[in-house]
Amino acid sequence: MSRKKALITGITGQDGSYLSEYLLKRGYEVHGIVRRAAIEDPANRMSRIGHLLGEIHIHSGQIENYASIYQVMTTVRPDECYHLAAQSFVYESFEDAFSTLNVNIFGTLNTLTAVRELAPGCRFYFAGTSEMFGKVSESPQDESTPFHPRSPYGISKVAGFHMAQNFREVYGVFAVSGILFNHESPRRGYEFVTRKISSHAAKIKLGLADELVLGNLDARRDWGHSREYVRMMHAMLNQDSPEDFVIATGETHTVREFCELAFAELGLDWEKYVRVDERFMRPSEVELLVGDASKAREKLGWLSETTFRGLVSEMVRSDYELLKQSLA
Ligand code: NDP
Ligand code: GDR
Repeated sequence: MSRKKALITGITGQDGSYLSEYLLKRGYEVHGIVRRAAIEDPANRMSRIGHLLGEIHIHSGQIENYASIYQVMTTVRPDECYHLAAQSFVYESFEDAFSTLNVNIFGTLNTLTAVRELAPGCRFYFAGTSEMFGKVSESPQDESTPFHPRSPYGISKVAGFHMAQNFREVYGVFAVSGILFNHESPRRGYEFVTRKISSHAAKIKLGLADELVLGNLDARRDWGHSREYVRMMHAMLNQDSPEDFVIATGETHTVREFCELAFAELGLDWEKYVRVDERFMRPSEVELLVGDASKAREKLGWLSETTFRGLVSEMVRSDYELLKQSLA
């Protein structure tokens, strides 16, 4: 029997890298769309998938350009398409709303359209997010909680969610949205708060920095591990019928708590090093997120295994070792 083919947009990102590993282990032929600039600078811009380059197929492409997606979809004709590519940094979406909306909305429309026109039967995963709930009207949030996005990023994802739903209803595409709450790992981008904290704690411990400047310490998030969350993307595409699912741990913690544990992991008192600056505050904040993933537990067998403490520890230890090696 021929291998199933998966096409991943955003394969160079945190989730794309873990998802590739997972699908390869399950016997998939894995294809990824990568920007030209990344192909030209693999050491830096393809570092998360560097160890997989002999096993996966890379296609140069720009998701905001339909001709480019058309070309890749025609070549690959996948069985499953995981659309993960996005401008994913909420803070940046306030700085450059135009690019965020352009990449995230048209990237999704282009990919969905290419699936519909060129790969009928291909199942489509949309990377939805808890940021769609934004100013939450209830806690915990589940699949029936109304959306109230608080940023251009959140707005772009609500649009993508509705597009996926519309292609499902109108054209019969097997399109699902995972509504994933924050998930982190040692592969998280450095600008996101968890990695910013873990990398700075390690730098401070090694004498390479003397402070960490943050924004809102009171924001609460439901933080899980990326390696576990990507398995649910695959599970969603392998259900009998297309349905959307919330994936979350069900626990919420403040940014302050993350700091406390991260610095303590290296024997440091966070209060001596962390400073708050308005610069890192957002024009409108999502104050509290906590998910109810009961539906995924029942139908997909979802189980969050990594504890909050375990996640913080893994990220800090990893950054500490990485920096120590780079100094050696
Ligand atoms: P990352 O920011 O780590 O990865 C984003 C990926 O999108 C990268 O591969 C990036 O490529 C690619 N990309 C960005 N812009 C373009 C573009 N114009 N053309 C082609 N590719 C582009 O995100 P994550 O892996 O953390 O998240 C994956 C998806 O899941 C995103 O859509 C995100 O919004 C969503 N999400 C993430 C959550 C999380 O907590 N991590 C929670 C819920 C949803 P390059 O490397 O070249 O920049
Ligand atoms: P988020 O992640 O916006 O939830 O989006 P991020 O780590 O950027 O922020 C989490 C919370 O921390 C507060 N915060 C800071 N954030 C950053 N980045 N830098 C700081 O210095 C800082 N200080 C405090 C923020 O205000 C916020 O409340 C992530 C992304 O991966 C999205 O793509 C994804 O959809 C959601 O998670 C779920």
